[in-house]
Amino acid sequence: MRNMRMSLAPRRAVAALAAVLLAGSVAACGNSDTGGGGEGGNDKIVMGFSQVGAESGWRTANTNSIKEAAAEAGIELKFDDAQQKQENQIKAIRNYIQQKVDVIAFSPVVESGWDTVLKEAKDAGIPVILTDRAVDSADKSLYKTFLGSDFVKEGRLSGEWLIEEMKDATGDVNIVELQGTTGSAPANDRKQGFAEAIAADPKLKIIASQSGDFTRAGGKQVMEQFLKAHPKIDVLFAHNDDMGLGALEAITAAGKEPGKDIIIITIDAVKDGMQALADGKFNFIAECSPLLGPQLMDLAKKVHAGEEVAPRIEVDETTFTQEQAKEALPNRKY
Ligand code: GYE
Repeated sequence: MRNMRMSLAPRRAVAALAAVLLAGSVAACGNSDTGGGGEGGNDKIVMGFSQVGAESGWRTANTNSIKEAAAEAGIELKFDDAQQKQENQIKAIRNYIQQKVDVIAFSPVVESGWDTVLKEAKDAGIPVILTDRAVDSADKSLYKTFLGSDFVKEGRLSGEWLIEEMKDATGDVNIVELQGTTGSAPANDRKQGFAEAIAADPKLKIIASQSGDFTRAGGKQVMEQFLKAHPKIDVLFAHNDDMGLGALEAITAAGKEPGKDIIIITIDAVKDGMQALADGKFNFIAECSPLLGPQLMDLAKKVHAGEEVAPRIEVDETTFTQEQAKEALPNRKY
């Protein structure tokens, strides 16, 4: 890593020389440019992207969006699936640094522990864009921008809907919470937003809260435990659709009717979640859009060109009731 700094200047010189040679060879070939950046064109921006994993429907839609948008934007994408492990992401980022990609983008599985590798990218002169999930680094110069959602707001909107839904209820309303991956930005923020909102009504009580790691299997397993330990559960707040979908199986197996005996609130609004909402098994979903690809590619072009970009770019999102889900489902893209 120490060598990297020293090698920077010579590398620039080599790059400049290569550019001159390339310009010469393109001129010599005459009409070699068949348009759109062309196969193997050295002018193509190369992006190294480290994805969290394939834990949910949201993630699959996000990966597809990124791959499609890269192809459309003429950006060469190097893609790595970290299988929900931070060490794999750090390894992938170090590989991208070694390969001297033009831009590194990644969705950090957890918030903390990134400073060292981000500093390595910075020292190598490679701009980093955070997508979807944030990091808690105090040094904001370690990355160019963050593109994603306001997770606190998603949690708050979920809590505010519940307050309204329960306004005439008498007695305690017992809530169980299925958290996302421990230490991840969406788990931390959604928990916080929801807790802040429901604090306005003291009869709303979170009686159990545990991670289901954003997966269906995790949601099912933890919900089974909740149902065994707590005879009276009125509400489930799941940090994503997939955990809610897994929990449905546990709830039905316990002889309860999801959406009626237990009110279910989730986040994401992927197709399967929207279907459960339209079918009356879920009661409310706060949307979180995975379609970040096109904006990410625009940002990559800008930071590569040395343009200033906003430090935080948020996606517009909405919420869905059962009726709204029925209307929206036919046109849902993911
Ligand atoms: O809500 C969940 C996924 O980081 C916003 O990760 C993303 C979350 C999404 O596994 O389904």
